[in-house]
Amino acid sequence: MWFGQSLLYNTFMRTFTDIQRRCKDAKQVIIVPHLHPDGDALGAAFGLQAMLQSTMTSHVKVVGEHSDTSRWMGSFERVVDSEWAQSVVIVVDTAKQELLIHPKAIEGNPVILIDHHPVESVFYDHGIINESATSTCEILATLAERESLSLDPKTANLLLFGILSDTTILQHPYTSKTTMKAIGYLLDEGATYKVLVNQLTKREFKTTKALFQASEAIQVTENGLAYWIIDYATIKKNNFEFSDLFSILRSIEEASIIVLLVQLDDECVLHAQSDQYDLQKLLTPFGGGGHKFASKVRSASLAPLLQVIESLDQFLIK
Ligand SMILES: [Mn+2]
Repeated sequence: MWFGQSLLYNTFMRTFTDIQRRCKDAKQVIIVPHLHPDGDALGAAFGLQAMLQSTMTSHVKVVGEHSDTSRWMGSFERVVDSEWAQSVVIVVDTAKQELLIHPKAIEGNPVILIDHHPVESVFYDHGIINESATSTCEILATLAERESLSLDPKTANLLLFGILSDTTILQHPYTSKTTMKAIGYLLDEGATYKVLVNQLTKREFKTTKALFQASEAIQVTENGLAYWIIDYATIKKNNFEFSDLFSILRSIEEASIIVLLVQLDDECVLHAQSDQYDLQKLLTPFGGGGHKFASKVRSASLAPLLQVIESLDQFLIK
């Protein structure tokens, strides 16, 4: 990226052909997800790798790290420091520079961002950003569908997996007709909906039991705020997925705002979701950000986030 000129040179791309055109003459393309990549980040990274590789000859690498359950999605490759500046870098699923899985990603020539999060720091030269999409995989599937790209079943599954995991199987408030259309296209291209749903929902019985035990900690106020304060150590120890925790919170009929507050070693993160209230607006005074209906606040300690919970509850009284 050309520092100091970034805003001037920043342009929005619109189509998959635009991306292809940018990659066509590149020596190499490197796809970069965010730190601790989730199903959407990896689905988008490996899905895009396959989409590009089927249409061009330059090598497309994905960098990152696997979790216990993500190995089926693809293989990562090493990138030495000198490669970054000589490659087209495509960042997927994060608009935050500090969350890039590799700091040198911003040296890409150019850097392209494909994302569904609100724009933060402009570390990229070109962006395909759609804040009303449920997921980066939905954006990619929609781009592919518009150009009637033919995908192999594995690629269709990677993209569908990203959509299903970011929406907790279509429960997310941003799930729309566009999401459904993208899914229809992916099914036409050979994606296997039921297999992926099973993969995302089936748990070892001991995990299910632990999940229900842990959910005893959920509090629901009389104003309709459901909140769950949980240690990251508990999540790790029991192999809980974030989507499992959100599923339980979303199933509470009395709740019009749900909050998951995760305590890590060095920080606490409060995730709030609602189908009706503008959480981005409600959380901005606390340094929060994200989407209108799905927003988060980070803090070094618990106390300020307990205040956020208190204030959300107060808001619901009105
Ligand atoms: Mn995502």
